[in-house]
Amino acid sequence: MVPSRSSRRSFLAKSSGAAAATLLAHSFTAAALGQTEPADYSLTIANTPIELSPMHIVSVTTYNGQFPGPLLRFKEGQRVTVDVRNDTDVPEQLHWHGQTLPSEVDGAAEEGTPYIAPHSRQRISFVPGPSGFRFYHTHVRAGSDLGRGQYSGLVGPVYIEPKENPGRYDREVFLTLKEFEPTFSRGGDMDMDFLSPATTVKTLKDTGESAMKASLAKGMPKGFEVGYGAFTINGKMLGHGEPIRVKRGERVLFHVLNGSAGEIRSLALPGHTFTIVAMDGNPLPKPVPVPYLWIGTAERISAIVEMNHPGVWIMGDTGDDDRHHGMGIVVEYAGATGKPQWVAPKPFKWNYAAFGHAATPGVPPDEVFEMTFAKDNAAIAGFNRWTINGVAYPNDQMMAKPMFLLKQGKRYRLKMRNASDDIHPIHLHRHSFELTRIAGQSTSGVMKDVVMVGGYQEVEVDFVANNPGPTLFHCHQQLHMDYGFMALFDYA
Ligand SMILES: [Cu+2]
Repeated sequence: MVPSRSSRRSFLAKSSGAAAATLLAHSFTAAALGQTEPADYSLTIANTPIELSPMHIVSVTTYNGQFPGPLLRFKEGQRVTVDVRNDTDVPEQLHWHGQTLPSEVDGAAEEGTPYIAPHSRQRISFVPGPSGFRFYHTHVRAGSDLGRGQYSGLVGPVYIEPKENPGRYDREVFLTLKEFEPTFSRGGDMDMDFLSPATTVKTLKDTGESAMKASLAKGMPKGFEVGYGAFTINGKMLGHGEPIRVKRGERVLFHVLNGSAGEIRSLALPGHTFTIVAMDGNPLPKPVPVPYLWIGTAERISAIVEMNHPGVWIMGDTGDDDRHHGMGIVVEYAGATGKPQWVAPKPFKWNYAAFGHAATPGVPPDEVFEMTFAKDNAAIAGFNRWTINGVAYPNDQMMAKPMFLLKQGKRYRLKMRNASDDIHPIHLHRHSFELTRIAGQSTSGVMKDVVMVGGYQEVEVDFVANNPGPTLFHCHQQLHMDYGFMALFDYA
């Protein structure tokens, strides 16, 4: 299914009688709602079956009955209207991740965006930007309901065409990575040690470890974590979708979105190199080749792969278990035959600083906000409670009291200190930030809207307060944000 995008005038000019009748019916509905023009795009939220493979047909909430939701292509600076229809029994929010939209349409109740009521339609209008690879997704709290929020199928890619397009590539392929069939467990989360530098901060480690010891000594089990039964790329388990068909010598620009509710993914294509040109949709200072990708929850990577190693390959997660349960897609060269091959790559550490300049930005911040992230083990009915500077976002309140106040035009540095052993993909709404320090290593020039903060590590980012309105800051793991890991910024 494709999003409806029609210029009414040109459509009328060439429409046949039957199409004109359909259009009349459409106009009538729109007129009844007080809107005479059809919207540029329409998205319908409903519960539908999705075939991940013939043995895994899941019932999830989707956009337009498909997963991922339709690719929406906007033009930077050109206003669009979008109709969002909610055909479910619960209120919804549609968040435009990575864009700089007003709080009223950004899609978070915490910022004051109105809900899309059950069985209703809402028309929104905005000027898309900045250009690049963005996405849209639901932004409601799921809590203990594994059918809601990011656990559902409510994720879709957005590409905002820049005014100029300097990329040298032959074609684009969009990939959305996503798990299905979520369950809770008490196993504790798997340790992931792919981040570099690996330097941890002793005081953070001591704090985190002593809190965990005290809680376990009181007889409290570890808090719930989420695991998954099915893993997909573009909604299909490995071997069940169409392969990506390529030709030798082609340069393919991959736009990879981690649409997970909380997992960090890797993606490798045996015998090939990814040349990363953009992160979270924003061009890097210079392209950087890497053997494979690490991509945190809600992060996006745009990378060019030169197809110079003919064969039939599995492009997939380097984690064997996740790949065996579906996290992969076949890449097939024209004329090549045989079973898709996987070759495990050598371990590769992910250092954000490698994508920027080796110094902090020349512009110092006007103010520094210090933040410490901490976990109260199994503190809320078996779920971990998360705090920022000792405060959990109130679970009975949408717009909480702002934790940080901004003055328009000022440059702020967020000094994030992680006193837990988990990696947190941290997201700031409505603004882009510049990476300035990663676990003690200085950098500049990399603009993002999500950054992974390693266990017991410190990360610093700078941003300019250039978009007045309530602004949400949170860990992008659904399980963490729902249990406190959010804070509100507002402009003074
Ligand atoms: Cu988190």
